[in-house]
Amino acid sequence: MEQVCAGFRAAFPGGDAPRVCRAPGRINLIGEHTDYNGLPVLPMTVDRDIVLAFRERPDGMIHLRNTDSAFPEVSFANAATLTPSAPGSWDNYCKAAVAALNRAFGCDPRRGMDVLVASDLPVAAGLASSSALVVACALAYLAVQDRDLDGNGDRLRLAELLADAEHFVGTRGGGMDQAVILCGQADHACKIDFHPLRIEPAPLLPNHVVVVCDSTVKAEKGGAARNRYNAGPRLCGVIRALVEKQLQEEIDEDVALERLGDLFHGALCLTVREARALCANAVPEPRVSLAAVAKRLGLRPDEARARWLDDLPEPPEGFPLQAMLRHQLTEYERVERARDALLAEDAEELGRLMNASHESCARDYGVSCPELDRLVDIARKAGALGARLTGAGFGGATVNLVPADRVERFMDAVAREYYRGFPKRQGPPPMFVARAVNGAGMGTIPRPAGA
Ligand code: NG1
Repeated sequence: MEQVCAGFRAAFPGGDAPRVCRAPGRINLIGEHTDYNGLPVLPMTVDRDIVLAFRERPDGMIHLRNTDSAFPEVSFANAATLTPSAPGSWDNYCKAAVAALNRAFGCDPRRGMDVLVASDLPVAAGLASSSALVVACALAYLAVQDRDLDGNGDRLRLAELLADAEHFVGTRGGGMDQAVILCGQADHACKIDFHPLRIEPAPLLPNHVVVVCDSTVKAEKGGAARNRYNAGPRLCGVIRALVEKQLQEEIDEDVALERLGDLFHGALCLTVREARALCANAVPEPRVSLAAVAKRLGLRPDEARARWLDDLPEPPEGFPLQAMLRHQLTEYERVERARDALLAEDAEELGRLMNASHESCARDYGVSCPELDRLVDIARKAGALGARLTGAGFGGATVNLVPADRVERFMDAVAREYYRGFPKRQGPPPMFVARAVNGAGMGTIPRPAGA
C-alpha cells in the first residue's frame, strides 16, 4: 500500500494524500459456468489483490494510471451515460463501475478522480482480475462521493449491482466473482446462491492447501475469448426455453422458468432426479439445430437467433445442448456435495468432486484446452486429491487440493513436468498456495515517513 501511495504522489503530484482500497482475486473450487443460470458456486478469495490509490477531482475527469506499463494511461469524463471504449481497453472496467453506481445513485458530473492501479493478480489467468478491478473502482468511486459500505447488506447489494455492471464490458457473466470478492472471508470458501444473493461461508479444510497453477495460456476477455465465454450464457438461454416448454407441457401451461436454477427452489422445488427426467425430455437429442429449436418453441429460426444467440455460429452438426445441460445438472449436485464435504472435513470426497467437475467442464461443457487437461493430469499424478480448471476456462489456471505435508513435493513435480522448459528469465514457475482473505475494502493509509 505504501508503494502504491508513493507511486500515486509521483503520478499525480500536489493535492491531498490519496486514499487506498483493495480487492482480492478469487479462485473457484467448484461450480463452473453455473452462476449465470442462477445455480450455486463455491469460490474463495485469494491473497493477491488489486490496490488502488485515489483522490477526488472536482472537474469530473477520471484519470487512470497503472503501475503495469502494459496498461496505458487513460481518462474519461464522468457523465450520466457512459459509452464503452474499444473492446479490450482497460478503462472499460472502471467505466462499468462508475456507470452502474451513477444509475443506482444518480450522477454528479463534477465528481471525478485520479487513480493509480497496482496489482499482483495475474491478468487473464481465471483469477477474476477484471472483476477485482471493477469492485476496487466502485469502492474508490463510492469513497469520493462520501458513501461508505455499511455492513453485509450493503455488500450484497453492491455485489448484485456490479454483477450487472460488468455486462457493460460485453461479457454476460453471472455474479460469482463480484460476490466473493466483496463478501469473502479469511480462511473460508463461500457457497454462493443467487436470486436472491446469499453467501454461506464454509471453513477450508484443515491440513490441506489449495495450490493455483497458471497454465500460462492467456484467456483474455477481449475479442475471441469473450465470444467463446458468451456462447455458454447464450446457449443456456436456449436450454432454459426448451426446459420451460417441457415444464409447461408436463406440469402447467402457465409455468415460467426465469433461469435453470429456479428448477430447484421456489414454486418448483424439484429433486435432482425429477429435474433430470424433465431435462431428458426437454433435450432428447445430443445435438440440436437452430431450426429444430425454433420449431419446438413455435418461432422462426431468425427469431430464435435474435432472442438468444446473436451472431453465434451454428456448427453443421447442431449445438451440443444435451451435454451442456448435463454439465449444469451434475455440477449443481457437485457444488452441494462439495459444501457438505468441506463441512464434514472430507478431503477425499472434495477431491473426487473437483476431478469430476473438470471432466464435466472439459467433455460436456467444452471449456478446457489441452494445456489445462495436461496440467490437471500432472497434478493428480503429483499427489493432488482433486485438480480442475478454475474460472471461465479456455486457458488460465487450475486449482489443486493438496495435503499440506505434500505440497513441496507436489510443486516440485508440477514444476518438473509442466513448467520444464519455461524460460528461466520469466522467474519461478507461476504457481502458489492460495490463502482466503477478507473481501474487498478500504485500506489503511500509511503515514508518510516523519508524519
Ligand atoms: P472469470 O474466470 O473471471 O472470467 C467468468 C465469469 C463468472 C463465471 C465464470 C465461470 C465474469 C466477470 N466472470 O469468470 O461469472 O461465469 O467465468 O464459472 O464474466
